[in-house]
Amino acid sequence: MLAPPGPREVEVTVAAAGVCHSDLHVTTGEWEVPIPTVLGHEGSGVVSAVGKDVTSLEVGDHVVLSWVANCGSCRQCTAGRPVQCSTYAEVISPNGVLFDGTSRLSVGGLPAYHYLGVSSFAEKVVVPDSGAVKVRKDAPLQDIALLGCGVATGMGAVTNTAQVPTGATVAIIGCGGVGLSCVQAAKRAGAARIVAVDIVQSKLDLAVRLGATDTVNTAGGSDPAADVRDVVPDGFDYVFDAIGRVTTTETAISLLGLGGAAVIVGMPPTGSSARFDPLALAAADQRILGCNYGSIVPHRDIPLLVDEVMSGGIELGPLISGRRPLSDAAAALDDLSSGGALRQLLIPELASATS
Ligand code: PAD
Ligand code: ZN
Repeated sequence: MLAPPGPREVEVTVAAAGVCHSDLHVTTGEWEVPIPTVLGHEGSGVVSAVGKDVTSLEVGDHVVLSWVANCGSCRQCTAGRPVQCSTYAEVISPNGVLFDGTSRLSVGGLPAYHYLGVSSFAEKVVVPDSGAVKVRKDAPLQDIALLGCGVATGMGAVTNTAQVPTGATVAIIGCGGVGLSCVQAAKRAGAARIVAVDIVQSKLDLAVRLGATDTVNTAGGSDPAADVRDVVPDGFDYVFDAIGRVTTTETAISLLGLGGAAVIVGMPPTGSSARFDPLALAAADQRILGCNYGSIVPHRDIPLLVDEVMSGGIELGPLISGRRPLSDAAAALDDLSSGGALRQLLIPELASATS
């Protein structure tokens, strides 16, 4: 059951929800969240009801859901870093609730929990008003669901977190929805070399189509880092870990050239720790940058990304490997896990063949 929106909350009828690896981390047990939960944190839709005191949105608005709703008044929000909102980090994400500390979801009269304040694997969601970003109505509403997580994160990692300059050498480890978005942004930034790394050849082929200058298939390789280093022997200016395993993070740091920066975008299981040589890092003036949600400002950046989609600067079509009914959510997560699928959209209005 979904309760109506409370003050400063809106109900959104979901047009599409993207299936992201950050949903899979929950089903594999790598991340713990309050259960029962409704997964899904990437999505788009139409505002279908507004709660009291909502002034920024009205029924009928098209929105992309942001998985960091922000309070607007904590130190991080007022410093212009809304995706580091401390109220969200203390209240919403660990407890599976909305800003007032309660959930709008229930099963059989008992509370169920929101995932990252969104829970988009559903026909409708209730989210804080700051978790719904109004966008232009002529954009393809299903496809722009991807701007709510994967594309905003991958492109933001390059543009905001790393601020990759023209002429840079870049390696991107992992070419899923996030990594391929890093590729598109690196191309837009004018990077001289964009080396895409994955273990699935079809994803590397797509990376080339989206702007990669070189590819390295590390499937079965004895030393993936050596294979990538062969392409740019001096080391890279920027390496993006778009997978988030301890091994890929360590590989990313090991591939840096002098003055290079490793950007950790992919997220490992809770409690992981990686090793690096701090002396080598200091001596070579290198940096390790964490990247949450592409360091974006959702209400600034998501509408700009929509504009870029509409002008042809960003391609979403190649990132979408399927459109499936909501009842396929578990199967879609399995397909993402097996490495075969890219972004799959769950579309509530598609009826399941079996229902
Ligand atoms: P995905 O499963 O679509 O892509 C992962 C890619 O990595 C696939 O193409 C795999 O084939 C490839 N891969 C797997 N293992 C290896 C390996 N050993 N070597 C090379 N390639 C490999 O995931 P995604 O793009 O949805 O998400 C990627 C990560 O980013 C994941 O950890 C997710 O939780 C994280 C994420 N972080 C943020 C953030 O705010 N930092 C946002 C969204 C997603
Ligand atoms: Zn995500």
